[in-house]
Amino acid sequence: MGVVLTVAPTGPVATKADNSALPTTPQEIAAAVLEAYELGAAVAHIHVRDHEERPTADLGIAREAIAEISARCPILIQLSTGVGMGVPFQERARLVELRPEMATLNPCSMTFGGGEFSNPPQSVRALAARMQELGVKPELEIYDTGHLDACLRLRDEGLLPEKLQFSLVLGVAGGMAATAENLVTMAARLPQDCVWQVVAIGRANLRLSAMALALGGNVRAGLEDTLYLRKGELSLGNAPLVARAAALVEALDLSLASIEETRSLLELPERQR
Ligand code: KMH
Ligand code: ZN
Repeated sequence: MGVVLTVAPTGPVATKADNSALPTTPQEIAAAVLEAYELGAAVAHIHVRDHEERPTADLGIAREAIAEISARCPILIQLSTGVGMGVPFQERARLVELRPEMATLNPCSMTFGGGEFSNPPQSVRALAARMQELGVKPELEIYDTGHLDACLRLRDEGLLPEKLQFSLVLGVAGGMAATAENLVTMAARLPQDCVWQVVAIGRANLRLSAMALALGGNVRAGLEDTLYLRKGELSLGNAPLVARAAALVEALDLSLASIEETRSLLELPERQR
């Protein structure tokens, strides 16, 4: 089975002032996603922005981004329900009503950089249940060791699909540090037969992505996770980061999963968009 490459072109925090290549309009995001698709990405992890570049859960903007992406390529779309600090949970949760193939599910509240990331337990349960009703596949975001246990409790309550999909997120200030030891520990604690990737924020992005591939994980690349290609060198777009991840996969003698392979690996239902 091939490696699933996810592109994460735009995150919740950085703006064009941090890296002018950051895509922030639906058209810019879709253009970045198309380039990533052509480089081998099978999944696009999407955050959208309002006219002032602020993270938003506006359904109209998200719908436009989905339409722009779908008009360009058949990549699988994963909407972020994390959206960005300060956007209320109930607004973020409504994004799944657009029925993307996938959406993130952030199981716990936490400090996130300089902000507070609010994910109240009852709201998380309700969102997991709604995703199940709509057939939207959750990607479970694990920023700290206890978040994995929280997800396994959701599973035990019957709120998650059988095939679990995790992101091990390392390097958010307020979550696990981006160290090799943390990655090895968390990868070893994951349940059998799950699908997982590492989301390595900042400077450790390349090294931890390589480690995750060696440990049997998938890989994510893009300006959401690091604005730099290497110390002091801003990435001129998402494409250089995605190309680097694809090259890493090839250098490790692995292959990239196609859209169809990814669909079957993740047990995604068929969708008409
Ligand atoms: N922004 C990353 C630290 C989400 O969007 O819901 C984690 C993430 C989760 O991508
Ligand atoms: Zn995200």
